[in-house]
Amino acid sequence: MEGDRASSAVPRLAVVGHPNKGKSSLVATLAEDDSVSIGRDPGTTIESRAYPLRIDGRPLYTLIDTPGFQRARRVLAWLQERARREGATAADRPRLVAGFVAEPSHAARFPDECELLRPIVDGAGILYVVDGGVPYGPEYEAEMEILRWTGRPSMALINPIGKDDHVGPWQVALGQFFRVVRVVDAVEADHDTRRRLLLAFGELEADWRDPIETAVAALDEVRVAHRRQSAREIAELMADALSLVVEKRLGPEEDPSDLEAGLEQEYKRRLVRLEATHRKAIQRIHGHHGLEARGSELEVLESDLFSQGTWLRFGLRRRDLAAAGAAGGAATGGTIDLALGGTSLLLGVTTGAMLGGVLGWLGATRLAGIRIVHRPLGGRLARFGPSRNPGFAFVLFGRARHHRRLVASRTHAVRETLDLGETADERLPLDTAMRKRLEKSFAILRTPDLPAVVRADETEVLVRTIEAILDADDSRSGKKRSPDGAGGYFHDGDGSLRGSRRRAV
Ligand SMILES: Nc1nc2c(ncn2[C@@H]2O[C@H](COP(=O)(O)OP(=O)(O)OP(=O)(O)O)[C@@H](O)[C@H]2O)c(=O)[nH]1
Ligand SMILES: [Mg+2]
Repeated sequence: MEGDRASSAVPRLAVVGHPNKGKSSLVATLAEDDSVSIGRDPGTTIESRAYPLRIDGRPLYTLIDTPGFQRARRVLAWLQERARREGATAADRPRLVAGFVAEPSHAARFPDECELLRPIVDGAGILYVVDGGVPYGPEYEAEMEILRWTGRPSMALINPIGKDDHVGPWQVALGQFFRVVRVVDAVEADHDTRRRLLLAFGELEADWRDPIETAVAALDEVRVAHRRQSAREIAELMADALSLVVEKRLGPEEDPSDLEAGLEQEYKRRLVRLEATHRKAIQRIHGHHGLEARGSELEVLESDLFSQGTWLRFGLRRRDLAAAGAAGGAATGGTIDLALGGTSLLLGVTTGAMLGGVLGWLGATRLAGIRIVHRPLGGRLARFGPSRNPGFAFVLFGRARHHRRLVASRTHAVRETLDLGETADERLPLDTAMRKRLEKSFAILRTPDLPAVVRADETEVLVRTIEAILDADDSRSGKKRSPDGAGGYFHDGDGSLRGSRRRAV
């Protein structure tokens, strides 16, 4: 059947190695699956498990997570003894390994080796993972030899976990056992690095090239689609936040100023909720389903949007604040040329005195005020919002942009909480044309009682502006990681992509 043929062509790769070398991390990164168990201590993975990467329900390739080798020397001794007794040649070795896995007593004696070798015996390719941060040693040779005996296409990945650099000796040793040797950070690998790694897999076996090239093309498309969906999410957040109002009916004798504090509080609560919902959506788009449930990032995300500290940490750099303050201070009559939002636009001069003023300006300036609305059928409403503070829109946008960038570039092997503050100093530039386009859309979207059709049209305009900004963000972060275009985390054994294929011994 056509379908069966197609699925049997899906490349399967078993990720194997010593315990605690980042095997599961690599599986999580390449299968883009945050459900893979990763642990600080050795022995986290005790069973082999397949993680297919699916796009639109179609599996493109499958990574198989496996437990680490525990008794490799004994297993090799068993194989060598069996080979000696049978007078076996190299051509018999794959059959001997299959015989080892099938031997009934071995499930209890060598549970880890049986688990990890079974998928290979069943036809998976081999990704052998080592830690390039610790020295090479002969204890790895038995496991590499066993893998060689399987006769399956193989590749070694040096994952630098430890602090020291022992990559050189590892390359020499691994090159004698594996056809291809690469250095890849299992946790940090960016899109381009993963892409090149996949293409290298495709070269391991003739049947894999086409499906892998299809997979890489599909992953590229998904990346663009995710960016588009994220741009829409951010645009909708902006439209919702900029049009946000909270209202309360005023009694005939009631003084509106008595209601103001309560309305403002409710307004802020609603904004915080809007942002939290938006962030969950962005995380979902990128398949980081477990992110919010783990650890304390929710507290970070829900921290007060309006505190000066938060603005500094998440949205704005000091220099931007100073620049904005200068602009804000100078502005009269509503011509505030703001350039804010995790974005640096005005190249202002920062001085301590200026900064103080700026913080005051940003922190103390009202987000919105209360207005009394007379209803056509009588009665009065106290209305808080929409915010006309131009800085607010850019702060909110900058926070969303910063969060999206971190989520989009995060691999599925990262288990730490999402720390938006850690990289708050990072510069996310915004050119003047883009800033003006944003300002225009923001101004329209904050117009009170905006007709729905105008709002929908302007949101579409905003989606396109934001998509262009996110596109630039992604190409900038790609360049930063690999300034030489070769990929900072991706080295070939001998320094060139084409020359990296090594002959199996
Ligand atoms: N800094 C850093 N840490 C890593 C990297 N790869 C793995 N780790 C960490 O190393 C530990 C082990 O990672 P795992 O992916 O669970 O390793 P494993 O080989 O699957 O381990 P077992 O299943 O126990 O055999 C975890 O704490 C990871 O976060 C890496 O590239 N860089
Ligand atoms: Mg594991």
